[in-house]
Amino acid sequence: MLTFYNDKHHLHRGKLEMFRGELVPCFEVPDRADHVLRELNARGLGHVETPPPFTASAITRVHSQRYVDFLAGAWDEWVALNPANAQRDAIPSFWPIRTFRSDVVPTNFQAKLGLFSYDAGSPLTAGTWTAARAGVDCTLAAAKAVAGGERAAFALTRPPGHHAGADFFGGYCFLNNAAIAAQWLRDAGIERVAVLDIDYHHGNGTQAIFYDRPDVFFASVHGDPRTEYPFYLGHADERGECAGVGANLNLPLPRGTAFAPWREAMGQALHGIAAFGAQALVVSLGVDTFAGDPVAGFGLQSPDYLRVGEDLADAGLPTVFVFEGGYAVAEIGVNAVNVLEGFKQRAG
Ligand code: SP5
Ligand code: ZN
Repeated sequence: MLTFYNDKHHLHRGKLEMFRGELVPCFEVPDRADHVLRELNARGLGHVETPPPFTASAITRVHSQRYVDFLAGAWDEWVALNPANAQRDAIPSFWPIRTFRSDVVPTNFQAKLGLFSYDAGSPLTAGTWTAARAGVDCTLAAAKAVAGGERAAFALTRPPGHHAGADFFGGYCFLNNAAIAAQWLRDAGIERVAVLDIDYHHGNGTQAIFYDRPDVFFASVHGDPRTEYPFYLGHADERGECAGVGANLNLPLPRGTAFAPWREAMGQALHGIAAFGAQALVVSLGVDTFAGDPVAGFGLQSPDYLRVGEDLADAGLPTVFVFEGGYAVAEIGVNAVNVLEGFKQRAG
């Protein structure tokens, strides 16, 4: 599998995230991508390349300019407030929820941090911007390869992306790689693009970015937001709005769901994607659906991921895989690479 990887992801190394009233060590660690890379190489399945930097314009096709400008300069602003801040990550603690204004960008740094985020679990670090940018480069290289005729390509990136919206970060995500890939494929002339999100958590950022769009179909299989993060989006009645009505498909499942019903739901999502008439597929590939994941609650076992890859190959579409969540670090390589191997064996 043609894989794009950049070791600059190591520069994003959060220390602590807020969880139930205490700061706990970050789950989203550099080791995650390292394990996947090692497994790809061990199985001889990867043809791994580090892509050249692309122009930033693909990012602002999806994210607002004010958000991108903020992210690019945030660490310097944080350290300028107090040199001691260089030793700690920036974590928001104020948010402009209902009745507050988000059109006026405050000058206060903590206030800006809250304007452009939605949780306290996504520390912004010295290398966040550089790592996220390098991840976009990998994603665009994968999209470009697929647009150029490759059956599939894998963007092995972190930080992940699917929780990031046009104007905000959260859920360990800063730049929405899957959305940037989908938009890039559209801009390359592919008229109907689908994003299938199989991370445990609903891809609220990707959904929001394309919610009123008839040309990008978003389908997601995820933990029911009534009980599962990100809680406030991902219900089955969210079908899209305006011209995008019918181009959004959420398949929430209860915590504890095992592989058989999960696979059934992914089949429904693929059916929706086929009915939409997609010409290319972007897969938000999270493997936090694994039974042993510390932040999630489905029951997939490692061999199940081979079947996932086979089912995805059977959809018969040019496919860009974008890496998302998965926090059972010891098994993350086997699980992610099983998807790619199942896909490759079935696609031929
Ligand atoms: C990309 C992605 O998978 N983001 C997920 C963000 C989830 N953040 C909330 C995690 C809650 C941590 N739960 C800890 C449970 C300890 N037993
Ligand atoms: Zn997740």
